[in-house]
Amino acid sequence: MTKNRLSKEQIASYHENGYLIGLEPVFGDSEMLQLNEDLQKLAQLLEPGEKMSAIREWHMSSKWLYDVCTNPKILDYVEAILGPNFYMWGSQFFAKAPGSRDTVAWHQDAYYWPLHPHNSVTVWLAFTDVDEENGAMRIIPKSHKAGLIKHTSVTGDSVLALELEQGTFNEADAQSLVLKAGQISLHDDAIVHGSPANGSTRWRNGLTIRYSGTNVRCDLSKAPQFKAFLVRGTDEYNYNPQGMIPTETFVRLPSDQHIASTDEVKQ
Ligand SMILES: O=C(O)CCC(=O)C(=O)O
Repeated sequence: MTKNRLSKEQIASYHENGYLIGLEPVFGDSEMLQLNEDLQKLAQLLEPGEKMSAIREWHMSSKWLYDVCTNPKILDYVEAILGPNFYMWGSQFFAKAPGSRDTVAWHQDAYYWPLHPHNSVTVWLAFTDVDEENGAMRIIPKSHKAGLIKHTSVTGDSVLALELEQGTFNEADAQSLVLKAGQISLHDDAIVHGSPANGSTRWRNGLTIRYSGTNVRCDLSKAPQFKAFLVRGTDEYNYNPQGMIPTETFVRLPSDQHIASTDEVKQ
């Protein structure tokens, strides 16, 4: 049952700044211990050489992950932003081992996605505590208001393929999204964000989950595997193919079935 979990001020702050943190945890400490144990069962299904970021759209094959992505508390937060009718379509882990040099280059999600209009929210669910030392996500407040900025091919150790050109935004404005395990942040699909390497001796791990209003249509010529899972309300538009809720608990998705846009090159 829908519960209004965001105050008017929090909703206004999300729209003004393009992101929100400081929310009541979705999962408590003991639930996070269990979730991290369960995640290992999925991670065991990775092929040698695959990183955690290859656990992508496995909500289409793993009921365990589907249930995390459709947790009612998370959906309540998303509903406060997107309104009553929306679907879930994407999920991916972004993990960095202690000392990992992996970064996520500065980017805007909507630049990658063949989705129109722009009416999508990402939930970033912390599986570990995340802070400035272990490579928490950084965002540029209000940058979603400037529209989409040109991206170019990435040069460094980023797990993504594209990055914003230097000088297109002011990195000095960046805010770190510090979270305890079990907390979430929310961000707009046009916010400029990225994350640095993990300079600590601790793991850093989070699950991104993508939600869009039912008025958002995917260009299937660019993302043929796209599937929408209606998670709240009704779909008055029927623009997108519907996903089938998985029945098996821990099953991997074949890597050619995740929802890569053909604009993406690097996984
Ligand atoms: O976890 C990260 O560092 C990046 C995640 C990200 O780019 C996203 O959630 O869109």
